Amino acid sequence: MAPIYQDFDQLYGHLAPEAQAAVELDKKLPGSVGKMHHKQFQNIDALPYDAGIEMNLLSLHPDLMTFAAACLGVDAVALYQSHTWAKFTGEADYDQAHHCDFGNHTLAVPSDDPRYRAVDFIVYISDVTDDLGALHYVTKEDSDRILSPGAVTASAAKQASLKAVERSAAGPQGTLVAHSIDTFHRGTNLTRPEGRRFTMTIGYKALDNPLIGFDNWHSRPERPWGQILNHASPAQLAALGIPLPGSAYWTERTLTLTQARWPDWDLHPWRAAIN
Ligand SMILES: O=C(O)CCC(=O)C(=O)O
Ligand SMILES: [Fe+2]
Repeated sequence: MAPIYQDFDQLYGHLAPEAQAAVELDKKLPGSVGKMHHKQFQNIDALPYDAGIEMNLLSLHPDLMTFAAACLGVDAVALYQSHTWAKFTGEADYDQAHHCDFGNHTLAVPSDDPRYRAVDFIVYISDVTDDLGALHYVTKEDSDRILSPGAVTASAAKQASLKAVERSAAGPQGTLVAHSIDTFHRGTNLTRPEGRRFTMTIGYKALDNPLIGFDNWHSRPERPWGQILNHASPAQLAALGIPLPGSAYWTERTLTLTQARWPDWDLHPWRAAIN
């Protein structure tokens, strides 16, 4: 976590509001309690980051991939979301209503079959205590009882009942919060004077699941892809849609063109598998 925290500090530390503004929290915050507001969604970048290798490869950590695959009950997973988020006391009111994330992860609804759902991680790059905007969540048992079994939306009238049983996911730097696109949860406000909260959001789905998406890696070739391509394993790159060594995709022609496009990417494992 230490080098990643340093990278966050480098990328976002200077964006903290003036100390005085942060203390005068009360009424001037953009957004209003319990509502999504665009001011909540600042200081977010997507993979790959203008940062070190640790930060760039955290989203593709082999243990995250193994865990996500086990939750979904599949052999191979795709990384479909990876973004940073730096929140600062006083910059916005980060309080949200309870919601499930499927609303902007799919045009459909959460599947009955776990294989077609998703595993969404929030990694705490800084300590995230309750006064630093810890995520709050409701267990499936509780939301099924309060709403109806399998419900994924909650009316305004049900918010108080959900909040009454919500649990805090507060935790120290390095905490991993895992939820699904049908888990009720909400962001909460930062109230500690001059507080900062650094997190990364990382989403996995089955490699062959077309129902779900969020980030589009392919449309941003100008980003620092060398930080990923030149350091990740074939298994990690497979989660970004790059075929494994041995796939019929790899031919003399595709290898040559790929090497010309990304000269610093070591293609030996892919080349070895066609020889
Ligand atoms: O940042 C958080 O703790 C949660 C935010 C959230 O749930 C959202 O924006 O969908
Ligand atoms: Fe959410």
